[in-house]
Amino acid sequence: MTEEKKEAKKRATIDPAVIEILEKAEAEGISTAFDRAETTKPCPIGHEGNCCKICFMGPCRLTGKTTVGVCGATIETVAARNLAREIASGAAAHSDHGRDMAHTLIAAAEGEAPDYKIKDEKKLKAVARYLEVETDGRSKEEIALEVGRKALAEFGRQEGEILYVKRAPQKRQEIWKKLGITPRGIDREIVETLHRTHMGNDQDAEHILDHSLRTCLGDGWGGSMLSTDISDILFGTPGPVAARSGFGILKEDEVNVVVHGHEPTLSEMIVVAASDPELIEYAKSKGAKGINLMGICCTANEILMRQGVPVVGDFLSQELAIATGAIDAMIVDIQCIMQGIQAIAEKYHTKIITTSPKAHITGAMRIEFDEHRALEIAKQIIRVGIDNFPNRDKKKVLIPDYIDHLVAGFSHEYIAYMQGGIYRESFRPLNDAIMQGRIRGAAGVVGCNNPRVTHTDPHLYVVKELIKNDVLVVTTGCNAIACAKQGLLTPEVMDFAGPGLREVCQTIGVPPVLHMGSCVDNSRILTVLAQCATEGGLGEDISDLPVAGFAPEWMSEKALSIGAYFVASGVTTWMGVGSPVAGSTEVTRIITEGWKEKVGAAYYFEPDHEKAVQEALAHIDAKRKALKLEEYNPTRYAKSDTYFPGDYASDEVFAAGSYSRSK
Ligand code: NFS
Repeated sequence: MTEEKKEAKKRATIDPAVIEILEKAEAEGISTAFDRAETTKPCPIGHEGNCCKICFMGPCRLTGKTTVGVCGATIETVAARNLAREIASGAAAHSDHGRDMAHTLIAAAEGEAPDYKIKDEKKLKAVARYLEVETDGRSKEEIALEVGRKALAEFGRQEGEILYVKRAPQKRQEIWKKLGITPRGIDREIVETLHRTHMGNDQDAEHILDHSLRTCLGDGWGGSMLSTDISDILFGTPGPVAARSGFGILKEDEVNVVVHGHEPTLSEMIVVAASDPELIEYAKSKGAKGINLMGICCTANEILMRQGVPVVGDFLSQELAIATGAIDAMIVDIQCIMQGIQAIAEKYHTKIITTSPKAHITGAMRIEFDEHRALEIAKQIIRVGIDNFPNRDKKKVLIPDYIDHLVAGFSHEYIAYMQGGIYRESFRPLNDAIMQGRIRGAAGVVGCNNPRVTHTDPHLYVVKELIKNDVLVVTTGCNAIACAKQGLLTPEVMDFAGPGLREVCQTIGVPPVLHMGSCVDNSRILTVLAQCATEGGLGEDISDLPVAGFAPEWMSEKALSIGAYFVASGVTTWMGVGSPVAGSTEVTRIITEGWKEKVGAAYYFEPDHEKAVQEALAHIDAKRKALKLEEYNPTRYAKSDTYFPGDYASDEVFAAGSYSRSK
């Protein structure tokens, strides 16, 4: 490889394991998303939101002297319509996932999906209260059946308000009501976005985007929240769990099976099947020492949070995992699955198995999942991986020697519990620490990878800079995986935290970066924010809190919906990479200054992540000032040379960027 190409690989990522595989892929003539991002530059017109392809008089590319489309649509209308459709698509993806969870809960409650149980009865009863389901004198199956049906009805609800909006602070609910953006039904708002943005309908940018606020709220406080809740009922509410991540978890002498996608329904069954003694024996009969199960993307986060199953990588690692030559089967369900994995799998022995009726891939193997025969199908899938093990070509295998250790599993229930125990669980200690200035504020750092920026670099920069400045970080999705792979989800990372944050985290016994789950679990962050806002001392609404949202490497429409519902809930949010509405100064104004006036928070797209962090810190300080809190002083609680008990991780280890790596 030429020096120039080596340099290009270094610009592509800061993860040395990823560089190793990119070099292998290059040597073997395999193209990955990293390469395709180099050769396929984004269309500059569409990139900024100025391409309209809503009807067949176009596509109209509004650039240069062309300032309106054939129908007369202006740049503002076009950019607003594009953003509205993207948010609606993201909301649809999360919500359809939530709907499937409701179907599974109903099937489990009716005894038609015998492999699923009501695992968390306490959570079932809590959800029943929100959904106005009677619990007294009823069996858990009876309660679960009605919870499932009521949850399903929320998607198709046509009038009134979705029931979960009651979980937001009173003041927030009033803002939504006054603006007329309280969601009436989860699906209804998504459908209405598509209708409004059809040719010849809503042609006022601000009015279109008002409806986007309504649509995304149906995701955050509806589809995603229901999805998280029902997953907890069926598979258990997460609590802290130690696990591993990185390419080094692949094993040369075991059957390597990867689950990739989003839904926990199948992956939870795959976890059971992979530890089935009969199948382990079967694997041994084929010359393997065992079955090694791991995950990619949010399905990884689901089974990591509840079962401690290791994570091989994030969104941009899916093709690279196959390029190790060591994956015998990759099972995919829905969302964030690149079509490119099939072409790469064909160069090796890897079997890609699609399982969802909603997501086929041409050329891949299909084993359709059916929740009524869940375990049987999961076992069938594992057998495919085992049967494929002897086909692995050892000469083509390269497993980068990197493993990181992590702690995940911070559900909002656990965060409340860890601050006071079973009988006194609360958010009081966290609120007090923020009020005193020990903790400056909090931030949710979430979202995807995007090969348009240096992989993992913005994620890590933002998280490390925030905790250094005494900002507590909660993380989900591919940001959580980036943090995991670089050792940021371990207690050792305390050396990175500012002294006030460090002291609070060490006395509670948690790391300063809390892994809260998959992307639908961003709804857990909403619950935490609502609880902080109503606990007392930090105002009365989420928009009063000294908090911020980030998605430093976003790429998906789901990320746009999440960012928008953070904002609609009162959290000013910084998205990295670039702006999908950069072509319209008016739309940019609407979602920043305009939304700040309406919902008390702005939606920023800031490709310079260093600037974004500085802006967010200034925003947090301004919120502290508005609350008349103690001015943040980084040296008030400890000096930089203060000795902390248990101060063992050396600066050199961290500076080397190899925080907890070991084989
Ligand atoms: Ni979220 Fe999960 Fe990752 Fe982005 Fe995709 S996996 S749902 S969309 S890429 S964080």
